[in-house]
Amino acid sequence: MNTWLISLQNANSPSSELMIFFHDFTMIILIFITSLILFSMIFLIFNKMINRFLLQGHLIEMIWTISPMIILIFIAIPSLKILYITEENHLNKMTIKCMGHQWYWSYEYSDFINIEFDSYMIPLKDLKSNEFRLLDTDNRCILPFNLPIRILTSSIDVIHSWTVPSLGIKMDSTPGRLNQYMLMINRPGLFFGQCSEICGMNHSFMPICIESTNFINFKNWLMNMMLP
Ligand SMILES: [Cu+2]
Repeated sequence: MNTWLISLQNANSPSSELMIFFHDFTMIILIFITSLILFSMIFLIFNKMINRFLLQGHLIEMIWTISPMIILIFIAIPSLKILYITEENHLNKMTIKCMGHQWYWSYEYSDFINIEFDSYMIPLKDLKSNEFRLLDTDNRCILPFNLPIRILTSSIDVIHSWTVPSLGIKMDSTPGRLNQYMLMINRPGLFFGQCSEICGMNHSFMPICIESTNFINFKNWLMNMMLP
């Protein structure tokens, strides 16, 4: 639950769930260390006595050098594991290519004939009451849920970043380079993101809008797109 909207968005994909779990795990360690240090500092400041081993003690120095190393290893291992899981691409059934432009995104469904479209933000004056201000696009990226999808991203001009927080994605779209990510959406819905690399004047106005739906709807949409 994210009651006061101060934490991460609820997870909508397995990798995002792993990332939130890892974030909580790291926060436990972080809060433990911070409170331990805070307690010892306050204890030392408001204490008239001084420990005669405080200024030079080989044992305590060994302990506070080695224990951070062990803690860092415990953080690094799950972090690397998640990093590799999110780039694992041998299971994917479909490929979507997201190209960044100044200042809109275009999507190519490379497995099907002739499906590519641009996706611009809906300007304020055309906004309907059921659309989201600065987040909705004229052509949404339609994707089926429960299907492993390979997301490729690159850019036509400058560096952009294709980001959808609730799916746990943040990929740099670098010109001349393809970045990939394995996405599996857990449920139907609308997922929003914004370009996350300062890319020029309209950087704030090139949102990403993913509409996730079941496979039959997705197939019908594909057929309609392929007709003309
Ligand atoms: Cu951008």
